[in-house]
Amino acid sequence: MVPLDLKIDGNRLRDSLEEMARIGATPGGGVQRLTLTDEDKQARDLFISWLKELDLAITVDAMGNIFGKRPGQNNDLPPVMSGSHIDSQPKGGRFDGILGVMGPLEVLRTLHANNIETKRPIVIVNWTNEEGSRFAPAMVASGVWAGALDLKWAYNRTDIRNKKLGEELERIGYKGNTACNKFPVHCYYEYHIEQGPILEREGKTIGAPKGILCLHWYDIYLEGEANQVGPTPMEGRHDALCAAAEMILKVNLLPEKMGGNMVATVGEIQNYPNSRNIIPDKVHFTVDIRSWDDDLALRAWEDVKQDFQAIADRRGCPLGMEETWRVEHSPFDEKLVQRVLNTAERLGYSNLHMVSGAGHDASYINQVAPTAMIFVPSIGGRSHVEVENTTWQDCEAGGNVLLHCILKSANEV
Ligand code: HGY
Ligand code: MN
Ligand code: MN
Repeated sequence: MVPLDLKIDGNRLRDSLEEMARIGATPGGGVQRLTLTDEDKQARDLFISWLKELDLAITVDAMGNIFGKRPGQNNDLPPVMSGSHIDSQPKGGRFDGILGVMGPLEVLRTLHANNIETKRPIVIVNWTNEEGSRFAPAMVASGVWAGALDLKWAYNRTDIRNKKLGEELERIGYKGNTACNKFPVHCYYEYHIEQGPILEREGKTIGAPKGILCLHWYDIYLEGEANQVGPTPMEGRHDALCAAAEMILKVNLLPEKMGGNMVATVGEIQNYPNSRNIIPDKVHFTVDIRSWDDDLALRAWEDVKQDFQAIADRRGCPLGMEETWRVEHSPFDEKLVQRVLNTAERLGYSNLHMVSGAGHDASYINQVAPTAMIFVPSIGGRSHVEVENTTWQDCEAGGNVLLHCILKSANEV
């Protein structure tokens, strides 16, 4: 039985996070480490160098997922796995994803330093392209690993410059030879900042989400008629941007209209030719709908699609709609979630049972193995922004809960 007073080294965790934050650092104090860019490669290389220091068996699979395996006393037993993602949003924060990779790294460093053996092996993982910002969709690599998404489809995903995911993976040298296929996992813990206001508002240190909302992503394409803004009368214009503007407001009103627990957002838009004195004739924008109720989210899409078509017809702007990606809501393993809450309690940390509005690789791993997450507060509830912040004290607290959850699971047969 491992003594509860075994703790991670909070300063060492902080040092690793600060070193990673220097890779892709932005002037506003955040990071830009878009997936499969040189910054992502640099951070991956650093991560692998740290795995080597612990003599872990390192595997890179065909989607660039990086696994580090620490042997147990019985390596025939399925491992306990923990990880998250190194990639970030365009102007992202210093904690989203990376805390969930540095956290298990710190756990392994602590076990290494104390010569602690576990019955089961332990695997740490960095999942490629969790964010889905450069290449949609999000969580694409854990989705391929879990067998929910197709490798070739993933390889052909393109970014705004028409670069392909598979080619970029090759370019940075992380297109591994190992097949990207699920393997038996005893259980999976993902450590992550909450990215919302609940823990701070409730004054709690540790969050244990019961699961993650469904995420549904759509891409909308509008055609209009470009013309000189001066001589062209308002009457009879086919202004693609005005059509998009009406549609975007329909998305914003959708949760209220559907009367359910839902969020709906248009986060990305491209407008062409995007010149102040030309009537726009091409617009692309994205729709993100999330809810604990998958059917409600689907009904919301069916509803707003009608509105889109009516607006497009009235404005004479032909409409294209792509149902890009859906991942179901994922209820986590209740026993494992309870283990997170009990461990926090035993370690003296206040804790809260909640839900995750943010998507995580845990959504897909949950389809393969018992899964739970450990949250720590986001200051001001902010995330996906340069001011994203969490206290070092809370980072350490979450790391200690992760340590003892992993130890408990790695010693059960
Ligand atoms: O979209 C999300 O919630 C995550 O950041 N991929
Ligand atoms: Mn994340
Ligand atoms: Mn994110």
